[in-house]
Amino acid sequence: MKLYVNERSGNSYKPRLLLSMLGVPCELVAVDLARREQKRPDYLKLNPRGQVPVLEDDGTVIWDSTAILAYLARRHGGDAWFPLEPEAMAKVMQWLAFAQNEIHYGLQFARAIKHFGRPGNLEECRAYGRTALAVLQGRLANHPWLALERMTIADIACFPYVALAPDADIALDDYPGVLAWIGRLQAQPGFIPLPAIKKAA
Ligand SMILES: N[C@@H](CCC(=O)N[C@@H](CS)C(=O)NCC(=O)O)C(=O)O
Repeated sequence: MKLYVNERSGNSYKPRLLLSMLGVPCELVAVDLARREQKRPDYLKLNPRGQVPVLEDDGTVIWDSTAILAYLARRHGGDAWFPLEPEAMAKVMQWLAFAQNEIHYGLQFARAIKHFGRPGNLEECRAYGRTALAVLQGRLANHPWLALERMTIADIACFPYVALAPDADIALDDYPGVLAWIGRLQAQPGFIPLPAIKKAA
């Protein structure tokens, strides 16, 4: 199994983190985004979007971090990380959708504008990102995890760009439930850090 990743990419980190927590080995293939390797014809055959991450598993190719999380969770984790029972599945799905909307367009874009020269309105992205943090705080104020009462791929999908928010000058101090969740996730067996994410105090 091969995972095409960039070491600074939060979306690449999501499947790496799940694989580590599942204890499943995987070859990592580095994609240099600064040199635009993700836009080369050979890579576009793997992912027509020209982005990391991509998973290759015995001839099966899957792009998009959310799709890769779903695939890995079902293939290697059974019902633990992504259950099929309708209500539980929908609860996980709603946070996966949230990760690809408010978190992606708010928190991820704010970091990309600040650090990677992405065009866009930094203040608008920060404000949108803060709406995401308020929603997360609402859930995490009295629940340990996002979708269910245990960790699922919903938590993995939301974690990187929330934990990276300070990197885009979005302070997390007003969201104590979110800070506690970050610390809880970092304490799980198999956790691996993303260098830019600070360890919770
Ligand atoms: N929705 C996609 C987003 C992937 C994405 O934004 N990847 C970024 C790195 S974090 C990328 O490859 N950027 C380079 C580019 O778009 O050219 C996913 O979750 O996989």
